[in-house]
Parts: sequence; structure tokens; C-alpha cells
Amino acid sequence: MKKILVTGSNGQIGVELVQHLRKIYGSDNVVATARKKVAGPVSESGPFAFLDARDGKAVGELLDSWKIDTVIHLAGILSARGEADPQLAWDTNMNGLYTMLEAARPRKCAFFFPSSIAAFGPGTPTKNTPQDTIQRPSTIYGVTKVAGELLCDYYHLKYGLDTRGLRFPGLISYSAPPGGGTTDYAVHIYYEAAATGRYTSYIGKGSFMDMMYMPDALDAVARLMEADPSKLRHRSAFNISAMSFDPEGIAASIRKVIPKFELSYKVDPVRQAIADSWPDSLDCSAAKEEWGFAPRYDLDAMTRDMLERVSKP
Ligand code: AKB
Repeated sequence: MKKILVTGSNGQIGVELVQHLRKIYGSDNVVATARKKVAGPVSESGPFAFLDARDGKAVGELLDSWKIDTVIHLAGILSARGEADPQLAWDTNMNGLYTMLEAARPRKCAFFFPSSIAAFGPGTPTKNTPQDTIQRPSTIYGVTKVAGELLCDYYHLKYGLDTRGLRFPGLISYSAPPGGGTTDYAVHIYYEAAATGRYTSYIGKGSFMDMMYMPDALDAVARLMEADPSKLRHRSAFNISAMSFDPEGIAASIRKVIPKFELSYKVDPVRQAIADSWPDSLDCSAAKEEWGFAPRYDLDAMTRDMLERVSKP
């Protein structure tokens, strides 16, 4: 990776990944793009351009003018928002991906695609979910993730494009809020714990989902994109996860720092149904074997760091 273009730069991952990549590859070598400009490091610490990923002409011009060799395509609609507007989710996630791949193809750009635990569905084994298994998701977001994984594989097989991707679990971070996801409760709970000492969860007791702290997700993207291609058998869809917990588990971890923390429930049926359709815990052995995936944060280490960060005035 020498000249990198990132789409969806204002999103939860984008805000931090742009900064992470600028530290490694140099500020001038990471072009952040988004449909809106937001004041802050993404638009101020290096090149920024307006971009709608569905606009092929604009994408091509940007790739050429910055001599881009790597595309990190993050722009997309998450699970809960997708269920509220499936047509928008399909248009943004699929037409955006197709347009970006078509622009990357003649320019031979390496290409990163963020898949998700949402690429699995009710028929998937829920415990230690294998790397290669049944994928029949019941959300439009999941449908776009399975289709995206397959499309990226196709561009590799058919055109030799260097496509790579990760199945992200719920990501927990403090720099930018998540928007429209099902796993977002695991971010909000820290803010509320620090501010009020209590949280009402929209996900029910006993609903386990895979999760990861953002620093480990940033490291995973950079490691995967730098991995020796001859070692990669699962190009665009590696299972990755650092922990699996339900609301009671994260609350117990918070109580080690804030003993009086109170958790109550008001379950949202839409997001609960999505959570119920996803795995409880992933098998990440392919990512470990093929490119050295090695997350550093477990639940308690993440909790200590999150609470310290979100408590700062
Ligand atoms: C969501 O909840 O939609 C995302 C995801 C797991 O892909 N965080």
C-alpha cells in the first residue's frame, strides 16, 4: 500500500482507520473521502475529497489524480438502518461496491471490503462458527455482505484483482459513534455507564455476539492488506473476533470499574431478531493461520480503556 483511498471516512471505522493509515503510510498518502465534510482530523490532517461511491466517473477521476494503488471501501449502511430502508441499503452497499470494484479493476488497485458477522444467518452453526459454512442471512444488510464477499472473490478469480476482506464483529470505539447497527449497544453502554451509572439495553439477556475493540480492528485491516498474497486462501471474508459476550457479560465487566452500575432491559424486537440470527462466537483460525490475526484486547482490558476514555471531560 502506497497511495490509499478510503470511502466512508466519517463513519465509525473510517474516522479511526484514516488516522491509523496516515500514521503508517504518511498523511499525504491517504485520501479520505465521504459525501459530507466534517471538521476534524479526517478532513484536516491530510487530503480529503467529496465522493459518492456510486458515481463511477468521480471515483475514476480521483483514483487517477491521486495515483491510488489501494482502495479501502467502507461506505455502507449497517444492519438496523438497512431493515428500516432495504432499498437504500441495497443501492448504497451493492451499487457502491460494484462501482468501486469496476473503477479499481482497470487500475489494478488492491481492494478492501468490510464484510460482517451479518453474512451469517439463522441456519449457520452459532458456536465456534466455521470460516466456511452456511450463509443464508435474513437481513438485507447480510444479503449485501454475502453478495459482496462473492463479488470480491469473483473479481479476484476473473480479473486477478487483489481483493481482501474481513467479517467484522461488533466494533467498540470512542472516537466516532456507530450509526444504525445492532451491536451498537455495546458502545452506548460505556457512555451511559460513565455518565449516569445505568443503561437500558435494547438487546436481551443471553444474546451473545462477537465483538472487538477498534485498535484491534485497525491493526487487522493493515495486517491483512500487507499479508503475503500466496498465503491467502480466504481472500474477501475472514472471520475475526476478539470476544463474545451478552449484555450481562459486559455489565459484569463494567462493574469491576463502576461497582454500582445498573443494567435494565427494554428489548427492541427488530434489533433482537437481527442479533438472534447472528452467530454467538466465531472460529477465527483461518485469519490466525493465513495472515497472523492477533487481537490484543479482551473484554476487561477494553472496558478499562473505554471507561477511561469516555469519562474524560
Ligand atoms: C451492525 O451491527 O450492523 C454492525 C455489524 C456487526 O456489521 N456493527
